Amino acid sequence: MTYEIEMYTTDPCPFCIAAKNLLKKRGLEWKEYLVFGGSKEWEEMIARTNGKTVPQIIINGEVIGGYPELTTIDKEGKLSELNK
Ligand SMILES: N[C@@H](CCC(=O)N[C@@H](CS)C(=O)NCC(=O)O)C(=O)O
Repeated sequence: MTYEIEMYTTDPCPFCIAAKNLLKKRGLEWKEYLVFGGSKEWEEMIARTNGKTVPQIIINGEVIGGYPELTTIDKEGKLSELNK
């Protein structure tokens, strides 16, 4: 893999499912961290992304945001480029 996608998620979480479906559609893989309020991973997510909702998506070390931001970079063609 020439790229790294990290995603903080909870279960259930419709926006997380939507984000994962979009990545799947683009043929991309990701590393997923399931977080629970107050857990070590939850604190890590806030420290890394400054976000308190899920999903929080990080691509190649850059904090992207959540599902709306993922769709924005998809429309810019940036997700397809990751697979090249
Ligand atoms: N626009 C958001 C929606 C995120 C969102 O509302 N996620 C829900 C779970 S699907 C959540 O974190 N709810 C808890 C909260 O808002 O504190 C995104 O970044 O994808």
